[in-house]
Amino acid sequence: MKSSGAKIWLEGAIAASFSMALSFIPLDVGIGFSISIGMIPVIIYSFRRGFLAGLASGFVWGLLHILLGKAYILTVSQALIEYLLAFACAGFAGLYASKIQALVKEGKTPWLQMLLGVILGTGIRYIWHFIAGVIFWGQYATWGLSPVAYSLVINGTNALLTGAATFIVVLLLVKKSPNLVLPK
Ligand code: 218
Repeated sequence: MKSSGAKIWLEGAIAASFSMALSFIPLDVGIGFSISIGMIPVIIYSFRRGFLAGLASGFVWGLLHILLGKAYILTVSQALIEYLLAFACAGFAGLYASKIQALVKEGKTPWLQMLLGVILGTGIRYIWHFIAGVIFWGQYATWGLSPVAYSLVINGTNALLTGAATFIVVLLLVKKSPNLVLPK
């Protein structure tokens, strides 16, 4: 049966709140480094419901950071870029949804497509954090680095750690429960 719009939105809100709960687990090192394990629910939801739904769920997840006082806000434009635009872009993982679902229905584990989806969603999200890092966080640059190099080190490291952790957990979850990515 085709899912109703309301069910798709409700699942997206649930995924965003799971992600937000994970964002409260402190995995920060210093001012810039952090592993964002909240990517896990929003990425699984994006594999289940696709690109546009994934964008919406990621957007809500980012908005929750602001509403719940979990955001590092320097200026209005920085908050918009890092907490609405960047988080929404996690939904780019959903561009692989139909390929992933087709393979799961054949009884396969679509590890390569999930890896590519995680790379896309995490990569595009952290490109925005990199850009914001250069524009807004340059004053915190240390180790004698220029703002560009500093932002690349911080956000490149965060993207790699976040992408690796997300991929491993999503792979294990989908292996155990393939129905997570098959919408009912
Ligand atoms: C160089 C630098 N430092 C800090 C930030 C802020 N930043 C980075 C990554 C992720 C997030 C969202 C919350 O986890 C934020 C606010 C930056 N962009 N660049």
